[in-house]
Amino acid sequence: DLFAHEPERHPAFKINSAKPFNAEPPPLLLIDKFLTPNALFFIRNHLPLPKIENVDTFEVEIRGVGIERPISLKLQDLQKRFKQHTITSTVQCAGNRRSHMRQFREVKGLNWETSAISNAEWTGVKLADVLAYADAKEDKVGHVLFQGLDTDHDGSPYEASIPAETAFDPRRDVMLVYKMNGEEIPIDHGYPLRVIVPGTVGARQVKWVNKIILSEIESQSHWQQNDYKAFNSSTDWHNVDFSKAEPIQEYPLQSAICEPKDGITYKPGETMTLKGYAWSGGGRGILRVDVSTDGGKTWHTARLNQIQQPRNRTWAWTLWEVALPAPNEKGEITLICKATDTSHNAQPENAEGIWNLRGLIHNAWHNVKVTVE
Ligand code: MTE
Ligand code: MO
Repeated sequence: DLFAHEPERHPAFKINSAKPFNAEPPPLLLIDKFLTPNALFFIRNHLPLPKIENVDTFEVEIRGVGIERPISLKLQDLQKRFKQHTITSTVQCAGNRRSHMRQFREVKGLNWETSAISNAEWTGVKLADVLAYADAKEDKVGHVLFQGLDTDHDGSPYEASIPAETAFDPRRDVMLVYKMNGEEIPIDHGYPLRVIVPGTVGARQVKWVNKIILSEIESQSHWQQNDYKAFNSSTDWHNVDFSKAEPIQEYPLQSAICEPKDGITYKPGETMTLKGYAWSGGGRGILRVDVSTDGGKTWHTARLNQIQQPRNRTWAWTLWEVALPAPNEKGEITLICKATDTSHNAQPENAEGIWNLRGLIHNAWHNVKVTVE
């Protein structure tokens, strides 16, 4: 059994797949703290966990085009030779909120609700510093590939890539991290070393990374080529051509209501407290979160809880909260949230124009139905 050595996980998780393990925390616990506790951070594993025998001998190898002499660095080397940085960065799976896209029309993939997203403080070194140390020549490189220690039945490892421009730019804050919220990274999140690519979909933020390969072309892995791509809404399995689409890198604008849950009952006029998160990829911050209690006819602006991060380097999510009276008329009402980011991007009203066969990057207005009685 390849899954015989899996750790214990938080009992509150909603498990979307047991082997490999994929789980999300309950919405209320997700937004309880600005930094998601390690034990509650959503888990997205494509493969069985790798066995980490001995961290003292663990090394990450850096090689490829633009590097004359490949280098291998132990954890202690990373910690000794490079400046240490700590950043707060949100990780969101491209499949987050797939369950809502599925309600619109069937899609393939794990049934994530609103919690395939979490926020942590990551400590490690900048990839740009490591590439400079390896004397890598950026002009020769198209893409930087990351390989994990987890492998498929045929022995091929999890792999993904990002454009060289992102990897080499110190302002993009791509990091090789060895700490999560000040603690050792849990095995589920990439112990002993993981890549953080702020503002980018989770799939590129390779866990258990032990090879960094500079290449003219993108990773040829399944996850880079035949998954994590979006198509127009008239493309289905009979006419899809994965080679014709770009892999998803930066995340679009997202927001969701985490409280209340669907089906809650309020008395007429009772205060309803709505809470949730908002986040945009590419370092765009959140300007505003608007909430409606009448299905989108009128809007109220929520109070934002965010941290100060540099312009265009806003990697952490925003939590939001607003208290509004329940209407006096009895019946079912629809609560909606939508966010605006610093580029004034807006979320689409529904899934109609963004539906895609894998149910990826679903970011339509999130709604919750509650009853007044
Ligand atoms: N890295 C490896 N090695 N193996 C994986 O299965 N899953 C990716 C990414 N990195 C994955 C990986 C995906 S799709 C996501 S969304 C994030 O890890 C999830 O990170 P988390 O499990 O720490 O939340
Ligand atoms: Mo993902």
